[in-house]
Amino acid sequence: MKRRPLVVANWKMNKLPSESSAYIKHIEKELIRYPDVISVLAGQDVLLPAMLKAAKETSVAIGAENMYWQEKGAFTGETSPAALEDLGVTYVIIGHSERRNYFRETNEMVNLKAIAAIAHRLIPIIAIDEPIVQGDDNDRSHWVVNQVIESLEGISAQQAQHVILAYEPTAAIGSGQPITPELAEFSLRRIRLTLADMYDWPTANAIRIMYGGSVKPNNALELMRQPDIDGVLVGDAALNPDTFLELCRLAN
Ligand code: G2H
Repeated sequence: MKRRPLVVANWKMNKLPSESSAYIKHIEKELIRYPDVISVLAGQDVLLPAMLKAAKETSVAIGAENMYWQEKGAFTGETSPAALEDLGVTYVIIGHSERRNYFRETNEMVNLKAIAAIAHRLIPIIAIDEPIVQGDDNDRSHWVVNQVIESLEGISAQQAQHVILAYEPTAAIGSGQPITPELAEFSLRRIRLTLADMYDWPTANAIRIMYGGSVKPNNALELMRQPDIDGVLVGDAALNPDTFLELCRLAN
């Protein structure tokens, strides 16, 4: 099954609203040359209105980096999925390793957020981290397998087809050292096998799985050539609009 490649920029907490508009203006024309690629920019909540305005009538989609699972109420400082939907956001990253590690997000919280995102027609990009990459062990109670199962609890096969997963080995995040394409493929295959166990093969083959962790133009092609890697989630390298365009060119 052909899955459209994805290039998702995760700006983290690095840009100002004015910079976000300039970035989108910079990439919009050239992006037309890469029609096979789904390109997404994810930014902090305070950037989203400016990003959406600049991205209107372009092919770039906009994503949030986080959200809460409750729709409304006394949850000071949180972001409602209903607000993201109302604003016109398309994607939301859920359970990034930085959220799991710095803000104590658990698989249960990630699951609640994923369910809320789906209910609000947002496409969740569920991040799966791995503190120590275990390579060729076949332990089915593996850390990664557990995260996949617990994050998707209660999500039907039909709903799961619209979910995106992003595997990010912790040591590769922001370190400049991605894991090898072979090891990344092994981990993504492990995730797809888990999805086939949970659902069925047509569903597992429909779900897009990305790799993230120190992706750059000089390593992206080999990563994206792996059969189970459907795209890349990119932090540092995607802060530069020309590098983001280069990654889209390579993915196309
Ligand atoms: C991993 C990635 C983006 P970087 O967190 O999610 O960041 O490319 O800087 O490793």
